[in-house]
This record gives sequence, structure tokens and C-alpha cells, in this order.
Amino acid sequence: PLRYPARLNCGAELLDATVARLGADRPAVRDGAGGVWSYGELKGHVDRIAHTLTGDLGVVPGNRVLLRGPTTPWLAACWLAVMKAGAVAVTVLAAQRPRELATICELARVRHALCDTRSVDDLARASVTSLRVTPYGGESPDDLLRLAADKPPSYAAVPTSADDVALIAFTSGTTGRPKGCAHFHRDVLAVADTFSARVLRPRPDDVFAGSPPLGFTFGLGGLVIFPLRAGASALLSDWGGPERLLEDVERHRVTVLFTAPTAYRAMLARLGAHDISSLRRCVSAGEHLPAALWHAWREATGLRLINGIGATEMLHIFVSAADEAVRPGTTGLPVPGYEARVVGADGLPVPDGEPGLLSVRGPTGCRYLADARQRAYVRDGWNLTGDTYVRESDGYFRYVARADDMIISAGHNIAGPEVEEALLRHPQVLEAAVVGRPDERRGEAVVAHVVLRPGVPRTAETVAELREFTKKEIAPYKCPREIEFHDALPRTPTGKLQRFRLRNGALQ
Ligand code: 3SK
Repeated sequence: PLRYPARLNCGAELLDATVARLGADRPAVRDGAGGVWSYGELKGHVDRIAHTLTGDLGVVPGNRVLLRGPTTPWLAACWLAVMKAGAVAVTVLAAQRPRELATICELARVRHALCDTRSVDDLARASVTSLRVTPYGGESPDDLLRLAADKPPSYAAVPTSADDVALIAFTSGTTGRPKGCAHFHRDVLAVADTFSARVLRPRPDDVFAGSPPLGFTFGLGGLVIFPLRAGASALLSDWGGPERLLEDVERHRVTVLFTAPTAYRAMLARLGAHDISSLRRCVSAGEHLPAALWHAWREATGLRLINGIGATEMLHIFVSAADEAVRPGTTGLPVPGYEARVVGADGLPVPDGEPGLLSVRGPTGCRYLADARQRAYVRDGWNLTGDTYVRESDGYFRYVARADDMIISAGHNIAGPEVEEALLRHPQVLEAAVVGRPDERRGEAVVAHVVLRPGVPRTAETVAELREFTKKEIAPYKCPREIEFHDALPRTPTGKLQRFRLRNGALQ
């Protein structure tokens, strides 16, 4: 089991302890334009900002501080300063609009915000009463970085307790209602000391990069917590699409990549022109990774994708596998430190090979802020993630569907992702989402929403071709009765499919 001292500040552990262990001169963070800060420089910026927070801005330990801006070294420095000052970081996504920001501020009782000067307008429009917004990176006389410039470059971290809340991460899941999840200082280190240390196994000379924003804990872990804990460096630049990510890998000799299956699929189509031979670890999470994509990536790059399932409620990844332990088509094994099982509606384990709900426990877990959904998520100390899984006889966990994505049609249980995988094997299909639609005869009918590759006609012939194709891939009762074409599928700001919007016909 992981053991941490009762007094623990994760900001000091990630930064000051790494400097003490490996020295101040190693590269810590890079921006997309060639700028690099060493660990010593990053610590200087963080400590000056921490002085400004507690001095000029009057932040006291426990205050909730909203952080908003594109992925940059300055956003990471602000996050670390909030940690060292003993305050609580509420990092939000650039895509979140004034109404959502207002809800988050209310639910998390946010009183201060540090906001990239390019993103302040939405925050101003959120009109949150008694919210003090401090911009950073601009010309204003009260810009955070100007205030910080003359502060001492050393700050003694507030001696928080291991069980003090360090961050509140918001998730709207795939259903649209935001929930704030509180995580402690010890949780931040626990995800680094479990998934990162035991599965990913980074080295101090690694260069991390990826697409998830820091307002999604997948990105916060992969681009800040894991590299700093390992003494490695991270490229902190905003997501600019698959081509940009490939260019970044090539230019910065990235070794560890964090992104989602959709981006791996999009990068595969563009690999040809890029030298990405620096890569040694590629983590895929955020969505189900089809086996065909795993094999295609392996064939094109020689690398085994490290699949994983995580959740904002658990802070990071808790089932995964790397290297020889990977079994394509499965998510993997419980990350050392976590336990996982598949249970029925009664909460009791079902036999291996039978589908049920994935249930996990370990050093991190769900703590919703005052939300009745806590009782449904955590039962008897086990977290129910809302995913349907099968545990194979060799102990590997295989994804079936989100529990609410099961379609019941004419008495058959059909997993939408299985039908999606079959459609995605067709060379003309770029994206697919499969949902149930109420149907008088069958209860539900299987309906596929498809994005075709550019130039493929949206005709009845294409519909017929796709239906014929899926019938050869999977049992005919699972095949879509209807296929609709779209320019794009509805996704959350973190890239997850919003099947509920397709079910509700919100796209029509
Ligand atoms: O898949 C997710 O939603 C997730 C959430 C937090 C951290 C990591 C992951 C993969």
C-alpha cells in the first residue's frame, strides 16, 4: 500500500522534492514555440505566483481558485502555485461557456480566478458575484505575472495535510449535468505512484506531450503530475489537431504521448510524412480503444498502445496494461494498488465471462461535492464507474459499453460499441455512434450515426453497402436498422461521444 506522511503538499512534492532529488537545471516544461523552462525556472515562477496569491490577492488555504486558459507553462505554474499555497484548484476547460462557468463557481464556491488574458471574456460574462478575476499573460497593471515579478523566488509550501482537498475536477460525464469531484493532496501523488510509476514507467529523460487539456484530469496527470513526479519534461501547448500533434512529436522528440483513440485514428492517416521514431510510450484513454486500431498503430509505428480506463471520479487510470502484458481488445488488468471486479445489479461479483458493472477501489475514489449521485457511485467502498465490462478467465477486463449504452432490441442485449467497431472496419467510415431508438415492435431499434470519409456519397447505396458489410462482421440481429449520416458527432469538450444527444434526436 502507498504510505504518505500526514503532512503532505503535492505541489511541494512534485516540484521542490524533484529539484532536491535531480537538481534544478533539467528541462521541466516547454511551450510550443521553442521556449523551455528548467526545473529551477519553473520553481521560481511558481513560488513568485504563490507569494502573489497569498499576498496581493489574499488567498488563504482552502480557498477555491478557478484556473482557465489554454494549455501553457503558465497555466501549469498557476496550478502548482495554488497547490503550494494550500488552496484548491478548480481547473476548467476552455470550451466551457459562461453559464457552465457560473454553475461551476456556484457548486465549488469559487472566490478567485486566475485566467489567461485571452480567455477572460467568458468569465466576465458568467457574472459570478464576488468572484475576483486576475488575468495572466497580458498588459494590465494588475496582471498576475506583473504582480509576481518582484516577489521572492522561493516560497515555503503551506503544510497541508495529506487529506486536504487539493483540487475539484468537474465532469459533465456524457449526460450533461456537471458534478464536482474533490481529490486530496495524497490522491495527486497516488495516481503518479500507481498508473504512472507501475504501468507507464517514465524516465527523467522523457518528453511528454498530448491532446487532453489540463481541465481534464487525464491531461493534468499526463502532462503535469506524471512528468514532474518522474523529473521528466512536458510540452504544454494547446491541442491544434492531429497534424499539429504529429509535428510536435517530431520537433520536440516527444517520447510519451497521451491522447484518445479518435486522435490515434486521425494521426494514422497522416503518419507518412512525419518522423515520430522518438516515441516509446503511447497512452490511449478517454474512450474505448478498438482492437483493430491497436493493431493498425502497432503495424504503422511498431509501438504497443497502452490502453487504459480512467474517470474524473477516480482522478486517473485504474485498469491498464503495457508492453508484453497488453492483450489487444481488452483494457488490461487492475493497476497495482487498485482492485477491480465485475458485479451484477445486486453489487455481487458475476462469474468470469459474464457482463456486469465495473467496480473498483484503491487509493483514489469518488467524492462528489454535495451530490446525491454519490450514493449511486460508491457502494460499500467500491466505485461503480457506469461501464459494462467482462472479466476474462485470465483476469483481463474487456470493455462492453457504457452501462447506459446497452441497447435492448427484440430481447437481445446489444452493446453499441461492438456495432460501432464493426462499422469502423469499413474503409469509408470515419466515425460511428450507435444508439437505440424506441421501436414499437422491438422495444428499441439499432440506429447508427456515421461520419463518412471525405468524398463518399451519402446515398441509399452507401447505406445498403454499410448494412451488408456489418452483417458479415457481426450477428445480423445487431446490425443497424437505420443509418444516418452527419458532418460530425456530438462530443463533450473532452472528446467523449454524447450518445444521449443522438438518442434524444438533438442533432436533427
Ligand atoms: O477516461 C476518462 O474519462 C479519464 C478521466 C480521468 C483521467 C483519465 C481518464 C482516462
